[in-house]
Amino acid sequence: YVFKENRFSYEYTAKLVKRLCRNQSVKVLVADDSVVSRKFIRSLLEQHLFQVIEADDGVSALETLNDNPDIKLLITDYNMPRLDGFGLIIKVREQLSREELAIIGLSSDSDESLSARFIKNGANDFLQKPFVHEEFHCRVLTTLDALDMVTKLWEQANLDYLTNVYNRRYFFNLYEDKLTNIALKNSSLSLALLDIDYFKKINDNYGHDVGDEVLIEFARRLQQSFSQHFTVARIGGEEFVVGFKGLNVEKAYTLLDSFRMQLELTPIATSKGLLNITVSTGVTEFTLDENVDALLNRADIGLYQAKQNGRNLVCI
Ligand code: GH3
Ligand code: MG
Ligand code: MG
Ligand code: MG
Repeated sequence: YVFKENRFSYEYTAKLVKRLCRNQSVKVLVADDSVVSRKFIRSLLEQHLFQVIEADDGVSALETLNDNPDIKLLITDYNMPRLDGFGLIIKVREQLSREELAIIGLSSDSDESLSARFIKNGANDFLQKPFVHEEFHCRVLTTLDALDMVTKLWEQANLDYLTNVYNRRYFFNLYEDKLTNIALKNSSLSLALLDIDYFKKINDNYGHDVGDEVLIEFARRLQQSFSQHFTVARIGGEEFVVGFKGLNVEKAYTLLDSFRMQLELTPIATSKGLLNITVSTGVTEFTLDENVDALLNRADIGLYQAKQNGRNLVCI
């Protein structure tokens, strides 16, 4: 009743609810050698619905992080046996950036330089024990909000707005200078360029919105067929690439040809009814010391052949 009359309260409540929903899926690791301190922090975090995991020193914290790559926040004490808070942070930051895992340092030590040293070593924030509950919550929430913001920005920069698969920028960044490394590490690398056949006709006959619906569903099927192991990206209007790490061109061809057939046999449901589409594909394999443009050019030659030979084909 009060919420209805007070706009501020209503918005505040809505924000709070949204946060609590988010928190439910956030795993937090609390590293502290004091059981009392750990249980206290756990209870504060659980009030806000976080999933809490505990570690009693730096070494077991590292092990827990390795076993739980989805931990988003580490709250760590400074003085701990075996490996202290600084040692822990330095080790963690060799693997994970501030954006991948947030760290908040904690200490009851009176040394005033601790907070600066924590942050210089890679912590996102620091809290002096004992602290007021409200400050603890503010720091945790602000740190996680910043992480969410970075994730959102990353997605806006790297995902295609329409189809939600990776975009052109992501694809070229991924493969620009690292092709040789990727190919050697995975023993081979193949690349496919896919272009929907007569796509312009769909726009002309049914409108641009239906064209968009087709693109979204086409991308979803690509993602569903390939994304578990491979990289799917939209690099042009109705042009997509798939990077096949670890597959030679024959194996990639087999997967692509079954995708092609499946697409031909399964019409796409749109707001203007079921539409049949087909795709033409060029696929090629990386040879040492070439760059992504050369690789893509060769895939494009295959694609051109597929179009020339009547479309709805995969060509090497
Ligand atoms: P082909 O079989 O030779 O590939 O013929 P096509 O009609 O598919 O090829 P063309 O390159 O002539 O046309 C591609 C069309 O894709 C033209 C463009 O308007 C359309 N297009 C590009 N981006 C989008 C988009 O985001 N949404 C929609 N609806 N259409 C798009
Ligand atoms: Mg301690
Ligand atoms: Mg095209
Ligand atoms: Mg086309």
